[in-house]
Amino acid sequence: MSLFSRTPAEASQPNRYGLQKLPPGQMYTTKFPVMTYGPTPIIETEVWQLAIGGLVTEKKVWSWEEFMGLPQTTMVADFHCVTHWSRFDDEWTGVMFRDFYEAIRHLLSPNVTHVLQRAYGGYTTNLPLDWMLNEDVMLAHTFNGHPLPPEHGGPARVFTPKRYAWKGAKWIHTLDFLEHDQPGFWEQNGYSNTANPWSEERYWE
Ligand SMILES: Nc1nc2c(c(=O)[nH]1)N[C@H]1C(S)=C(S)[C@@H](COP(=O)(O)O)O[C@H]1N2
Ligand SMILES: [Mo]
Repeated sequence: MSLFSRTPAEASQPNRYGLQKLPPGQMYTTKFPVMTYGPTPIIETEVWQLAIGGLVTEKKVWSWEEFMGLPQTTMVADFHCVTHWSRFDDEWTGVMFRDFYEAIRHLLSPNVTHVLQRAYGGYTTNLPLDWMLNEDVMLAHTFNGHPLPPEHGGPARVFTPKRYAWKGAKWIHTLDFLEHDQPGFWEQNGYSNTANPWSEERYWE
């Protein structure tokens, strides 16, 4: 059986962000492949922690309960992998990065320009702070009404519907706030620093 499915008519329509639902060079699938470099870390919510680091006045840490106490959002969004598959219309629940930022902005140096995501297991990926603050970026813990499975990044992952999916770290552990850009794992290995699917920013030029 092929990974790809019959392309639905809506593929050429705008998505919720006003961008073509199926970006150029992508194929539609109803499957959800697991794309992980290395093994899947298994982290129980009892020991899971989310931390902030870098240019912060306090290295604050959230327990699972504290994280679940932050403002929660449910959104429907599409998922685009640089290996040419896209999923449509999954329901994701979590904390919008924007809302997380409201809780921490008083702790950040005014010089912060970039965010480095660090995952359990060592994966990293980077984005400018103003992109992290975009309407789409979520620290997600629930997928289609169920806890995010470990292989897809549970207990919690970053999800960036307006960027190729490698810009969201599964098993998110620390957000480092930096005054410079610091390329993450795939960015150091030839993938684009910007990762915009609508202009097919796949590889580092
Ligand atoms: N921690 C971690 N996060 C990661 C990755 C990884 O290998 N480790 N792979 C990235 C890539 S390349 C993609 S396409 C998506 C895949 O998410 P999925 O396995 O849920 O499909 O996760 C991204 N986040
Ligand atoms: Mo990927």
